[in-house]
Amino acid sequence: MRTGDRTGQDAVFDHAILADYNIVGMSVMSPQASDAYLLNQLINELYPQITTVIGGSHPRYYQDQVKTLPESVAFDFIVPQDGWGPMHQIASGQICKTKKSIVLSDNSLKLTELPAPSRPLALMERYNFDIAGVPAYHTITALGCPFTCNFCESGRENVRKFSEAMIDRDLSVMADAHQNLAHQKKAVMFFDDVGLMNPKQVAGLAGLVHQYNYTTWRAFTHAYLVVRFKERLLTPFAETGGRRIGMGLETGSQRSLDLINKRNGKRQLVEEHYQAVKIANDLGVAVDAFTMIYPWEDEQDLRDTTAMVEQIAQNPVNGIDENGRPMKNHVDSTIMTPFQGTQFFDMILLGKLPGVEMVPEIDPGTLYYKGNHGGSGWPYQKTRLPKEQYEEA
Ligand code: B12
Ligand code: SF4
Repeated sequence: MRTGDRTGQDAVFDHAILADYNIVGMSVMSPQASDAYLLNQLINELYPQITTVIGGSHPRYYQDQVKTLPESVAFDFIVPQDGWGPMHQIASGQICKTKKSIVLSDNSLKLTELPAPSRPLALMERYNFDIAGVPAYHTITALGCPFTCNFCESGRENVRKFSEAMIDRDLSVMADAHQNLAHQKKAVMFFDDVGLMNPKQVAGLAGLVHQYNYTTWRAFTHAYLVVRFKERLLTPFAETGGRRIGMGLETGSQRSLDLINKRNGKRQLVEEHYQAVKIANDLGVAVDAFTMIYPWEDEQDLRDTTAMVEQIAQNPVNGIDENGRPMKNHVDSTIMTPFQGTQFFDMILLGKLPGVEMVPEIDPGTLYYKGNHGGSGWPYQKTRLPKEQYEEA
């Protein structure tokens, strides 16, 4: 079991907890797939009456692998896209399981028609996340992403927004949950890829966050938007308690940044990464930056990224957090893993990233890129520099 503080705990799994359920649905990302398969094998063996469903990003991008699982491991239903409609069909008996896995693919739903999620208190009580010590819940305003990073599956998915009424209601329900659980302070984290996009949208979100009295909030944004809109983007955020933003700063190497193609053919400059951090920090907003090392990189690329990481880490933040502590920027660094469904995965297969080859038919358990101490599952059989040199960097 992985926990928030990145320590691990092993505990005996009491499979009897499954016995009372008619349907077990699993939301699975690729590195979790091996565990999900094991769990499903156990259910198939001990509780064959249970209907099993796999959804999430793994069956979306590795559908063929999930469809060809041996019978002992196979799921009754595979849901590669939206889960709301298919789960309703399964739970209401509109569609019954057969001996073979059934793929239920639903692309028809308009997210603007969905109500806010139910957030039962018993579930919210188990939520274990905070922003600067303030209890925080997560929400999203959209699925998909308008950007096109070649290492990311979302780079190929269009943005689909939820309705403003849904976001308003969700913020209100979460505020009530905080209050009912006697939280003195309350926080919210927008965990979507369209966090702080333009002044108008940020002002709207900031208004709602303020209306429901959140102490602090956190969201993602993009370096070139911070540079373009400056205080018009970040002041409404900071004035309503925003203290930290997440930004994909990817790399300090311009050569690698060009290859990533972050902005759909338009160039993004490393210089903008430096500027964005400075602008945010001067406005009293700390940056949580995400960076990666890429398998084609040479010593100069590594030096460029190290220089950027050092600069971000050292840049002073002009403000204090909710607990009165001086704030610092954070940098999250790891080695890129190309998942199926990304542009880089396809480019590697076609030999378009010279000097890079992947292990064929890879075990999904090795497909992770943010292990302890920035470790990764290492899916490569050939890279420009040896693995040890990338890990050391
Ligand atoms: C939030 C998030 C996280 C959070 C999760 C917090 C939490 N407690 O849930 C954190 C930060 C922990 C996280 C970690 C990781 N993540 Co993440 N994460 C996301 C993110 C940004 C949003 C996911 C989300 O909740 N979306 C909202 C829901 C409503 O949408 P959805 O997930 O797409 O689900 C829809 C369908 O898939 C389906 N569905 C989903 N589950 C189920 C289940 C059933 C039964 C059914 C029927 C349907 C169904 O219905 C939903 C509605 O349409 C996505 C990127 C993205 N924008 O989607 C990456 C993403 C899912 N993560 C990814 C990865 C790789 C990871 C990590 C492995 C990174 C790492 N460390 O190496 C870790 C894995 C952690 C682990 N324990 O194993 C990849 C997955 C790629 C893949 N092939 O699986 C994604 C796609 C990002 C990316 N492009 O790289 N992640
Ligand atoms: S890495 Fe972030 S910005 Fe880039 S495509 Fe993926 S979700 Fe969008």
